[in-house]
Amino acid sequence: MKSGFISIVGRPNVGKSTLLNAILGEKIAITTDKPQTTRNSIRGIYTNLGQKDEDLQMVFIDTPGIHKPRNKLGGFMTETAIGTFKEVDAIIFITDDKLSAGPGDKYILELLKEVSTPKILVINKIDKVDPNMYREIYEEYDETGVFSQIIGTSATSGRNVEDVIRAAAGFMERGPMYFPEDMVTDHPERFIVSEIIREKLLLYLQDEVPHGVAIEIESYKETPKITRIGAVIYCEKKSHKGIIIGKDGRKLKGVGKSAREEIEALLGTKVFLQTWVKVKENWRDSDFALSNFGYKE
Ligand SMILES: Nc1nc2c(ncn2[C@@H]2O[C@H](COP(=O)(O)OP(=O)(O)OP(=O)(O)O)[C@@H](O)[C@H]2O)c(=O)[nH]1
Ligand SMILES: [Mg+2]
Repeated sequence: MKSGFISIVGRPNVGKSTLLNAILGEKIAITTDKPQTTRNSIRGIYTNLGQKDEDLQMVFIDTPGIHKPRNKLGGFMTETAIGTFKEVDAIIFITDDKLSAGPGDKYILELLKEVSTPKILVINKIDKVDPNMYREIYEEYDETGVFSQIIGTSATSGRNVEDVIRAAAGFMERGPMYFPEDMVTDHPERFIVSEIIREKLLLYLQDEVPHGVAIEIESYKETPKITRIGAVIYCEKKSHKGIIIGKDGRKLKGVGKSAREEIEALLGTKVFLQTWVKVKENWRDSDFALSNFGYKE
């Protein structure tokens, strides 16, 4: 069989996690309209056995958006993404704008030039980009000579996602089956649960508040009828705690309900989700807190 690892990299908010989910046909990674949603590398396993082509297993690694860090968490996120460059068999670099539009993509491109790993460019959000603009984006990147293929996609609609899968498969070499056939991710359910809670907080909150949030799953008890989950929501300021809880606790209730519904669908059981909000000042610059929350090697 053929197998290997492919990392998905790019600026924040370009659609990396949406593309991962589209490739897998299942939601593994959380996605929001806010930049810096993803904080860890998220592995999604694509397995295709017994077809007319050779058996195939590809492990796609969704990574945090590469940006100029303003705190230790941001540093961890950017290092996590860049750290995958040399460890994979191919890199998918996603963008949604021209190379000349700003420093973000240029910076990543320079880093990509330093590694010999094959690179595929995905120009995402083609549902929003007009054809002239698309051509300009295409030409600017084509001229760099860095990419072996350029594909335009709409990760939200699934358009051309098959082409990305095929392009990545072209770089796979003879290798072992790393994971069982039916496994879509190797992250524990607890992790996915904490991510779902964080996604709802990102969706319900504005400005800096959701970026300073971290989730700790304190208890996780499965019984035949119900899974009981206790989660602590950490935020950076006392004032943020009030915002998260909301008037008469309404905001937190809304977050809890929508997280619970999605967790129930994921686990296929009834869920009792309890949440607490605690303040941990400036945790995003504390090595101890970062390692506690899983944001450290
Ligand atoms: N119109 C349109 N929107 C898209 C497309 N792909 C992703 N989006 C939207 O773009 C936003 C960001 O998507 P994500 O997948 O979270 O982006 P990301 O690159 O993983 O972002 P970070 O994790 O913050 O680095 C979300 O609101 C998505 O719905 C697309 O093809 N078309
Ligand atoms: Mg993401």
